[in-house]
Amino acid sequence: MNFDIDALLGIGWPAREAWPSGWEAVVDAHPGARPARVTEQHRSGYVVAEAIDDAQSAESLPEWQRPRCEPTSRAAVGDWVLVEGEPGKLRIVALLPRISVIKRAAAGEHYKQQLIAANVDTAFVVTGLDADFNVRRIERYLLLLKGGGVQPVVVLTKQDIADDAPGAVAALAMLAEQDIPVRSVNARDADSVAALHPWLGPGQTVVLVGSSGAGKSTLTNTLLGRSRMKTAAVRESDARGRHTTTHRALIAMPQGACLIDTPGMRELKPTGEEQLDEAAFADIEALAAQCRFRDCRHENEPGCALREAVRRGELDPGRFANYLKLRDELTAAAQVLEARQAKPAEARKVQKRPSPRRGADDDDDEYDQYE
Ligand SMILES: Nc1nc2c(ncn2[C@@H]2O[C@H](COP(=O)(O)OP(=O)(O)OP(=O)(O)O)[C@@H](O)[C@H]2O)c(=O)[nH]1
Ligand SMILES: [Mg+2]
Ligand SMILES: [Zn+2]
Repeated sequence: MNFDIDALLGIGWPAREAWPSGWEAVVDAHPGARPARVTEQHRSGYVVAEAIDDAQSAESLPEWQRPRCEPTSRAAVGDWVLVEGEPGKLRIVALLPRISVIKRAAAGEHYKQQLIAANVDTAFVVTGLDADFNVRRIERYLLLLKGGGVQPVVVLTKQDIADDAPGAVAALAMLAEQDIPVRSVNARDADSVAALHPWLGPGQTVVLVGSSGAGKSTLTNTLLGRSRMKTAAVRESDARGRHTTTHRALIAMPQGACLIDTPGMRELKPTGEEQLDEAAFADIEALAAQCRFRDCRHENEPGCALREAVRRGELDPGRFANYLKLRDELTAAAQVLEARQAKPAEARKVQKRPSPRRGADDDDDEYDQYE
């Protein structure tokens, strides 16, 4: 295939050895096509880039528009696709295999997976050092991210207005011990956010996740050096944001990386494919090996090392309770997933989505509308 590798490197084209096997076969099957990266996803189609600062709308593959198409088999922001056609008239003809993917179970009653971003190296879990700060929510994010093969970094914003930034960092000591970096910054200040430059080198792709109002777009703008994303003040009473960002966007950064800003997420449900032992609970998993029963559920069994550690004050009861809660959610989701995989796709009932309340360009898969 004939394509401009230098232009693609500017938007994060991976090294040859990083690609999953089979990608060359997809490329060879489309000799007239060229690679592009999905930078925005909308109801009506995609925006893709073939180089830095490029933005072209592209028609999606017809099969992705069918209601029965699994959301995970359609392209998401960060994906590499093959396109054909003249600029302005691009058509996506194939999706290249993913190197990594971040997903969650979508909000709502029915089980449905939702992609947050694809081909990401690092995820910044953005949390404000105001009423947004919540260790349990951070642990939940880490469970989802670790499952996707992505390096998490906890980014605490609003350091400049925080009452107790050192206390918050101390509350996350367990994470730092598990090699999950924690940084606190003033997202409005360029010198302060330079603490994040180590993850923003050329070839890297970083996604920002976190609740609405946490400062994801503020951070994007400061790192970029100009006001590209809209930002808005949070509600004074409880520091909650107003869902200012409504779709995901991939932006090439002056530091060399590509950054994906996302809309704030309210609900984060595991898909059932995550592994607790890979998540941010290595300390608890290690301790659980000392329970008297190998299959200890850490509920009422005698000789439970975890409950004993809580009793002795060596394990934070909130952290322990969150571990059990996430474990149970994970088990339940894994069962639903298994049952679905056992059934042929045609037999599955197509779930009707609530009708969108936002503009026609927005994909209601994109963000929470259940607030
Ligand atoms: N003082 C201070 N304000 C901040 C900081 N980070 C964000 N803010 C403010 O917090 C508010 C919300 O920031 P946004 O960047 O819009 O938040 P967001 O995470 O993008 O929110 P959504 O797009 O709704 O998901 C804005 O008023 C920002 O100026 C910070 O580090 N310090
Ligand atoms: Mg935003
Ligand atoms: Zn136990």
